[in-house]
Amino acid sequence: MLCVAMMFALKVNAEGMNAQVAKVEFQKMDADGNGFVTNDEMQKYQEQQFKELDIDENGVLDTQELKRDQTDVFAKGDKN
Ligand SMILES: [Ca+2]
Ligand SMILES: [Ca+2]
Repeated sequence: MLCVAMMFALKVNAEGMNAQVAKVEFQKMDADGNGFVTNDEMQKYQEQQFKELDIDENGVLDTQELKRDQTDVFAKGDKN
């Protein structure tokens, strides 16, 4: 019984986290803050993401650059 309750709590927590992350991502994409993301805003956001990942700025992403990003995400999320 307790185990099921814990699993449920974890599931809700994970979903809450995802909603939070989605909201933050949306706000980053919505450059003019009007509550809508246009195709243009989406493209600019993706370009920005690509530039952040492309550390050596050679216009392509290699496995090292992608690996580094995943490590970063983990380090940011692992605050407690
Ligand atoms: Ca907008
Ligand atoms: Ca690169």
